[in-house]
Amino acid sequence: MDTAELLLLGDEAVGLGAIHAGIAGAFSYPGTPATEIFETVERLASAYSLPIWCRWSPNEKVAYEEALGMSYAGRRALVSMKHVGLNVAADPFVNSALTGVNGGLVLACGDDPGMHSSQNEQDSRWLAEFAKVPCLEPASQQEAYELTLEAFELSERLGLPVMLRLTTRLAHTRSNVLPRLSLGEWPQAPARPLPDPNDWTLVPTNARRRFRRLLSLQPQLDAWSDAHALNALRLSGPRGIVACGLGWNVVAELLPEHPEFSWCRVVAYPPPIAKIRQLADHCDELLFLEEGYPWLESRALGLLGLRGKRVMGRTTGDLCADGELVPEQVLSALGLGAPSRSAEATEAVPRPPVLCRGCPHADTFRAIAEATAPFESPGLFSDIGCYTLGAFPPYRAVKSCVDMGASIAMAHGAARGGLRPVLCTIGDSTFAHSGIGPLLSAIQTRADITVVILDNGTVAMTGAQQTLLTGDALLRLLHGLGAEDVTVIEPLPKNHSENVRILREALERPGVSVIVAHRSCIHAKEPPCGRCTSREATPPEGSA
Ligand SMILES: Cc1ncc(C[n+]2csc(CCOP(=O)(O)OP(=O)(O)O)c2C)c(N)n1
Ligand code: SF4
Repeated sequence: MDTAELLLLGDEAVGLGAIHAGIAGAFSYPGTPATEIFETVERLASAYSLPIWCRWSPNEKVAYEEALGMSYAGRRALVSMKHVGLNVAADPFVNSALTGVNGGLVLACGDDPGMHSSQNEQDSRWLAEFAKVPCLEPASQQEAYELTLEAFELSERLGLPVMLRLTTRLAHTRSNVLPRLSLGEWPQAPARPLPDPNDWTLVPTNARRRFRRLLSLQPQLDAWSDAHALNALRLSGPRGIVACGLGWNVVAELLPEHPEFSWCRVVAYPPPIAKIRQLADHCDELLFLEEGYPWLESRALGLLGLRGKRVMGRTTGDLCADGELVPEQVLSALGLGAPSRSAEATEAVPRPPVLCRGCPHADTFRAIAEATAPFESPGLFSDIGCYTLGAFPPYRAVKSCVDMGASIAMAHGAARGGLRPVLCTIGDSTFAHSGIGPLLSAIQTRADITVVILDNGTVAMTGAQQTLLTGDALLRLLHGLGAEDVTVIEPLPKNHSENVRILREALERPGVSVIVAHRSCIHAKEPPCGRCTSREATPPEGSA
């Protein structure tokens, strides 16, 4: 069938590639810059009535495990998440390298160098190496599509999960992609026979055997990487460049004018050490261009030593150790000068993100600020979501944001450490993600904290995806957890004095008090319950 070029985001190219690989399911928890991978599968599956299971999972660990179960059943599965989501899913990810996979299992991870929307800029390639599984890193939207297809084949050939690593600029920019099939096509991959259950039951006797299998596959991975057509080497002059991901694009733009550079491009990991060694032997100097941590650079320094060579990169200070790879920096490291900016170019004045006008969180934070004002230093722990913006004026009612679900556990720990009073704020999606366990612990051990659940009925921060726990379902769960002191408030200006009173009394009461601040996000696509109204979403920029 004839196919037409499509203008796709890197994320969309991965989603389309997965559909064209014949996945039976896509699993994810939203997080920038990976959200649109799942959303693409969901949108196309719905538009073309494709029998692909797509539902948001409560968190990344569950998403990974659901995908692993589908793989066990012999079907192909895609699981996508942002880089910090992989910390949450690290347990099943690392262990699935030992069980192995049956149907192809591809983990698409979105890294966020520069922290456009994240708490840190960790580099997922380290986790792929840690788990001893292959990783593919595209440099263009077309490669994102092609490498997704390759990742599924590789996963089934090796019986291992395969990571696909994207960074923000690739995930969130568009370019032409020529797909192999047309948009509505879905070549159903036949289910594979069930695996030997002993391989999937990681009791020590099996786990030792499976770990030895994983180790025995490593030389095969090295050979695959060294032979990979996109792990390309060109030997020319004595100045060498090792580049991967978006770093390769900078090199590709330079080369027509500077054919004297030798280079090694890295797309498939484990890194092609033999090719990098050849480049190092050939050159006097080596510049490492990679987004994220200096992964190749430190590996090359450690494995090859590179004695007598000039090494330039993020460890040597020739490139910034943090943030995205900026072409100006690369040119300057190569001594090629940076292109001068037009005199008219002006920098936009940065403006801190703020809660939308009419946001329910704003009313809740106003009430919290007033209720806690009489106390000298109240503990005000919080979490990640639109409500983290409660850290800024005029509210200043958020004094911590570490990782999803941390607020309740940190509040509990601080209360045990003697801090009084202690209040924490957590969104409904973050509560479902990883707040339930900490609340159970606080209730069962009779902690002295006030937990405010900000139930706006949606995952607002990442684009108003569906939340799994809102309204009456949330209240039923709280009851089931053993929460006895639960009050629902409606955060509206007209209820301000009443809400301040409820909060203050909760702070003064010993034990775990839970306050559910229930009002729909003004941009929510769907109301959390019949009681609230709704509209389309454009959440403010922040940590997502
Ligand atoms: C481990 C991890 N996964 C995903 C994200 C992206 N993320 C940030 S906040 C958030 C959920 C926000 O929803 P909710 O708690 O309901 O608050 P709201 O934004 O609706 O106020 C998500 C998915 C993240 N930062 N960390
Ligand atoms: S998107 Fe919704 S939750 Fe987020 S700031 Fe705006 S109104 Fe508030």
